[in-house]
Amino acid sequence: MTLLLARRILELFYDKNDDGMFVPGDGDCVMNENSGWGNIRVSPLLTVWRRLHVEYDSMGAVKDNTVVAEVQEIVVLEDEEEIVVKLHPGEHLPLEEDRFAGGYLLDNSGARFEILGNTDRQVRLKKSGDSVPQVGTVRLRDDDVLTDGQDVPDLTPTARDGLKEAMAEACVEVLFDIGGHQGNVKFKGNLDLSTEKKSEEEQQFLLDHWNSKDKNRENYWVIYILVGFQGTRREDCDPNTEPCTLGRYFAPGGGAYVFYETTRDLAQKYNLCAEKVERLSLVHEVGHLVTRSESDDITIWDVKTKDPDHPGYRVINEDFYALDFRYTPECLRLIRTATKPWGPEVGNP
Ligand SMILES: [Ca+2]
Ligand SMILES: [Ca+2]
Ligand SMILES: [Ca+2]
Ligand SMILES: [Zn+2]
Repeated sequence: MTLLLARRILELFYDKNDDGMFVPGDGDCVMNENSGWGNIRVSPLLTVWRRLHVEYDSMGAVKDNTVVAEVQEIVVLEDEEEIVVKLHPGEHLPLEEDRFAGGYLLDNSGARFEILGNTDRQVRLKKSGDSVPQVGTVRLRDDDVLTDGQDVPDLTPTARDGLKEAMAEACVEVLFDIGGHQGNVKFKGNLDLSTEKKSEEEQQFLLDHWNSKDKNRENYWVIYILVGFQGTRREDCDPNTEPCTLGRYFAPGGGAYVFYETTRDLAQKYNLCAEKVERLSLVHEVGHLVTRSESDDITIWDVKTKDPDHPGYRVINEDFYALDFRYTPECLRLIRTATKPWGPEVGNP
């Protein structure tokens, strides 16, 4: 007698003629509490062994994502397709090299010029006809999707449903039902993890907004997700040649970011569906939080489609996604034996 386990773990069949297929009417039958082969019945399968309660917030309106500077001199290079705008040293310093590549410069009259690259003291613009920016105050913008004043959106249903699906494989039910929801957490353009003290402040920032953190127990899992803007300056995909960190978990204090702007930036760069990139980021970071694992054996990578020029990039094409927002076998094993997610230690109730 062969029992086929099909459609993941949801249904069990009796395969009468051992042909490896379920054909109703062929003598094969569904095995559950009510039906089965002869008098044999199957007790209900375990489909949920833990519930994971997710508190999630998002940052409010974007601030200071435009840099204002004063022009010192404009040089039009006749033989090249470039205009060089030299800047007065000022409050805009320091500027990350080439952060504004792919973005644009706005002059006082509102004219817009595409930026090819930048250093601290000058910006290289693409020449377009005879137009040259006016000398005076200029505004520099990188290629970010969100501009000053726009609200950082919440987790998309695609991402939330993706987490439910990924966790279901480990018999964990995900509920976005705890701690209230805040859509206007104070905006921060980049995380600062440059020193131990700064990193502790970033951890504390998450804890300050995580209302349900004291509820996390071995029999009642609670995690915190904040939709933020970008990781550190060196991993925010500006310029696009830089690493694009899509999310970041904090250990052992708990909580994780999903970076709205970086997921959009990466999606644009590779012409991908942004919501699917966000789904990948959410599933991945939650995998770390729940398993307390710092290894990167968390979500499935399709090595074949990995971009050899950009080691570490995880998302390349549609095929990749089909696999990637699911947990690896090792991560599923760790979820099934997990005690409780990372978070502050709390006493028993
Ligand atoms: Ca918001
Ligand atoms: Ca950067
Ligand atoms: Ca970018
Ligand atoms: Zn990771």
